[in-house]
Parts: sequence; structure tokens; C-alpha cells
Amino acid sequence: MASFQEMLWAWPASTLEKYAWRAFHWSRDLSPLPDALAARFPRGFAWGAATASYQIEGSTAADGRRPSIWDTFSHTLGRTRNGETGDTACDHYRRWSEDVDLMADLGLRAYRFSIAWPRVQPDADGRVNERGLDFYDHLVDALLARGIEPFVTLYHWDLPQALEELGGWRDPEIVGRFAEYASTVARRLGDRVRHWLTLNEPQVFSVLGYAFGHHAPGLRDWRAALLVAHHAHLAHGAAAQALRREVPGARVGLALNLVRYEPASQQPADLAAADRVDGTSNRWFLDPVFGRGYPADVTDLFGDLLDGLDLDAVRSLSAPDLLGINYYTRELVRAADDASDPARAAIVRPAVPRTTMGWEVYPEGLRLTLERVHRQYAPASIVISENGAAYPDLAGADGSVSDPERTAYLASHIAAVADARDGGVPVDGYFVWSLLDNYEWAEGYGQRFGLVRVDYETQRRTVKESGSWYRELLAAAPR
Ligand code: IFM
Repeated sequence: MASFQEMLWAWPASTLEKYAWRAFHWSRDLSPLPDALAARFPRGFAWGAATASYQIEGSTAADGRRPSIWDTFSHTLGRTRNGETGDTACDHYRRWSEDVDLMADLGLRAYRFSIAWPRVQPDADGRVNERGLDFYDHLVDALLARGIEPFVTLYHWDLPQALEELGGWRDPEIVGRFAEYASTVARRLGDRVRHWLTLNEPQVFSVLGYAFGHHAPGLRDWRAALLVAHHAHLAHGAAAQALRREVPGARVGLALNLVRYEPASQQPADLAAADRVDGTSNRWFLDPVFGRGYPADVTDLFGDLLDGLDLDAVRSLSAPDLLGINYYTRELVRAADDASDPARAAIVRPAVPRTTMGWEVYPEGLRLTLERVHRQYAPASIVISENGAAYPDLAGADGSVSDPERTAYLASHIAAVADARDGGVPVDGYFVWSLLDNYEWAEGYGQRFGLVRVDYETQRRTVKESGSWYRELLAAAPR
């Protein structure tokens, strides 16, 4: 008779992996098992993963695409880690079909991707490049054929360089141009795409791009950042109208990055500083999007940086049908007398578990953020449009990656979503950032967020352990 050990080794690898995984959980009590977690969500929940055009596509000169501000920025000396660019990235523009197979293999029910504006309207004259649209047309067909629901983001930071040269987001004309671009994409894809996000993270592209200079186009000018944010709000409103006109029944919204800001102490000065940062980073974007105009306390903080702006114009915006929330972390805030920061605050960084981005792992912050948004803004529907973590991901010789930290991160954050849902928050979808390791902007290829490892030398894809865990969760999720 075979020994227990021999029987163990004779089991199919998948069974072994499954039990090893369970033993790992029982011993470390890290998170609920995938099937127990999946059972907390309803049928029809949009389980997915997200990506963005410049971060994965490569082929930056193919089929009529022309440069975006990120091509220019990443090719400028000293702007990105090791001078890395998105020229090749994950080569997804050529490997998209294989990548859709990968999504199907993971069991994704939804996929969030962005359209590269410079593929669709490469030049300042607004001429439509049909070959650029063909790419997304084929992608949408392939997704639907696999039962994967497309969620389209129109702008994930790759502004055509030609428009930047006319003033880009600082020029009020961008509002009409963005609406025209939205109509163009909607006319091509709107017969099949129902879920639309206009902008990804206007706070990040305005502040990091125009006030801090860390992102394209690399300016350091708070007034420019506020002008950009203002035009972004108006562009969102105009594009939302265009999408609703072109696509009957469309669900339209945008993705906001929301950080949970908490005071570093209970001192009144720190409490006030945390509220100020929440105001300049979160409320400055939430309030207008829900048609409330800009928050008066934050308008006071920005003061004459806002001179000449028609702030009331954002009052015409109507609430999104779906709000995308990109959540990653919490930040602890203390008061600081730094004249260059309108919020006069500093971030405190205690030694707590962090990802390689330096971001605290704080799943509770996701539940609190969801409850707060539900209580204060009551969106009809919320999707977690991004959530995930970068870790070192040392690969074995065969490319395999054991990444229990990422699995624990995802499991604990998905549990936080389930808790919020139990409390009545209408969350209808969850997208891991990201499907693939990819180009992390100024951080180049140094930060890996994927469920799937990408070997950038060979472009080989290998599902990480966290990806297998997510597949198990999705297989158990009610259909
Ligand atoms: O990679 C980015 C993404 O493009 C926008 N949200 C945050 C992610 C991680 O930094």
C-alpha cells in the first residue's frame, strides 16, 4: 500500500496547491478563503481587472498613433526612473488577443481599459484615425465573445502632444475637444459598451502633472494645476452629456482616487490639517462631480490661485451614474507651515506594513471611504475601479511568483468591500489594479502591480499565485 506521502505526491498539482493554500490560511489566519469571500457578493457583481493604454500597449507609432504628453515626458532626460518609457511596455497592442485569453483563463467577468486619445485623434485638427479605433473595436468584440464586460475609460493621462502644444488642459477649448473625442469613441463602440468612465484620477493628473512636476507634462505651478482640474471637471460634464446622447442606456461616470486622510494625532492643529488635505485632494473633486460646486472652505484655502476662474460653471454637472473609486491607502497628516502647500500639512510615515510604493496597507480605509462616500454623496452605484499592491515579486527560474502579500492585500480589501456592502453601500464591481505588471509612470518598470507577471525581455506572461487565488475566488463567485 502507498504511504501517505506517496499518495500526497500522486495528487494532481491543483489539488495539492489548493490544500497547501488552505493550510497556509489556517496557519496564518490572513483572510477568508476565496469561496467564503465570494459567497458574500451577489450575482452580476462585476469582478474584473484594470489597465491603461500607455501603461501596457507599446507600439507608440503604429497605425497612425502620434505622441502623447507621456511619450514626450518619458523621453525627456531625468523624468522617469532609468529613463524608462512606454515605447514597448507589455506589447499589448500586438498581443491583445493572447491577453484576452489570459483574462478568460482567470475567469474575469469585466475588464477596465482605457482608450489612447492619440490613436483616435492624433493631431490638433481633430481628424479621426479609424485605424486607432479599429484596435479597440476588435478588443471589445473579443471581450464580449468571452463573456467579459468592457468598462471603457476615455482618458488615462495620454493627452495628444499636439493638443498640449495648444495649451492642453490649461486651455478652455479642451472641454469641447474632449466632448468631441468622447462622441467619436461612443459612435464606434457604443453599440456594445455600456459602462463608461470619462477621466481617470483628475486629482493625480492635475496635481502631479502641473503642481509637483512628477508626471507629464512636468510643470510646478499650483495655479496651472487648479486650472487643469477646473477644465477637467467641465470636460467630464461635457463628455458625460455626449456619451448619454450617443449611447442610450449608458452608465457614465469617472474614476476618482480617494485616499483616507487621518490626523497623525488628536491635536486640534493636526485634526484641522487632515481635514484641509481631505479638502484639497478628495472634496475638491467629489463635490463638483456631484453638482455641488467647489467646497467653500477649500476655495478659501486656494485663495487667489483661483482668480479669474468661473468657479460656478461646475454647478451644471450632474451626478455620475456610477462612481469609480480607486483606493490604495491611508495617509496620516500633521500640520506644517509650508507656504508652498495650500493645505499647510505634511504626511507622517510610521513603520507599518507598506507596499513597495511606500503605501500603507490599510483595508479598513476602503470600508471607511465607501461608507463616507455613500453617506455624504449617495452615488447610485459604485465600482472599485482600482485596488491593488506593488511588491518585489521575486520570480523563480520558471517565472513563477509566490506573492502571498499581494493575495493578503486583495483578500483583505475585498472583505472590506463586502463589509461596506453589508452596511448598505451600493458597490457593484471590483477591479484589481492591475491585470499585468506594467509601466508605472515615473517609476518606470520598477513597481509590479500585476496578477500576471510580465518578463519585459521576452514578454512572457506568468500568472502569479495571487492571480491563481483571484481565479479561485471568481470561480466561486455567484453567476
Ligand atoms: O498605475 C497607476 C494607475 O495608472 C492609476 N492609479 C494608480 C496606479 C498605481 O500607482
